Amino acid sequence: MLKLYYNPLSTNSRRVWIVLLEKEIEFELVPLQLNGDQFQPDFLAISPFHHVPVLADGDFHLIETLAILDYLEAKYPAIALLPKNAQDLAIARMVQMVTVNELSPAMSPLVRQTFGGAGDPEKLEKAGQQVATVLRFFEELLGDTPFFGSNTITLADVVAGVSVPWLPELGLSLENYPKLQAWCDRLNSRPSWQQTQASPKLVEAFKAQMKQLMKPQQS
Ligand SMILES: N[C@@H](CCC(=O)N[C@@H](CS)C(=O)NCC(=O)O)C(=O)O
Repeated sequence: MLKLYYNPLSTNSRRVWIVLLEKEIEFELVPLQLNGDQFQPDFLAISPFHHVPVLADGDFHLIETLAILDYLEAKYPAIALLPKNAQDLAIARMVQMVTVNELSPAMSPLVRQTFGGAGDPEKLEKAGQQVATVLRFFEELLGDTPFFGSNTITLADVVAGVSVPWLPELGLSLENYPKLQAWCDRLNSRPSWQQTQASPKLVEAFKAQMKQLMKPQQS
């Protein structure tokens, strides 16, 4: 059976977890605390950069979220999560890359600011502008389809859909982006999103940990 090494607060782990659920694949979850256990030699042997997620398919160990998603799509095509035509396939890949390369780096300082209470105002302003550019782009791209370039859910929705719904938590409202807001609601109502949602208790523990980590930077 497939094994997913994950952490419940890891956005990247959640992407793989959701795809496994959406594709109705049998798998086993192997939790890591990320409080040092990711540096244990056994784990470093399968994940040299000490990151989750890792997917183990027998002796085959795979790192890097987008590579894992491609593997699952190729190996388990019965429930397809990528469009077939060239243009929609390109849209799906573009949304994944914009999320990883533009949105996620802009969200990092905002997460530190919101949960840790620290941040350089100039960097935060720049990050906010970058997020707004992504949101405008996504709003237009979504157009009148329920999912990106598709009437059914794709890997693009999974990758962007575990990040965008967090923005209001970071003080960035989606009210000027009604199509994206409706898309978030659509995703959040799916069993795969609900089942993989971090519990409020875990989120609180994460905030406390962030505050602790930010202390030396604030003084
Ligand atoms: N590029 C990697 C990044 C994975 C990553 O950053 N994982 C984080 C959790 S979301 C992690 O394992 N952090 C712990 C560490 O790096 O020690 C991917 O897409 O899978």
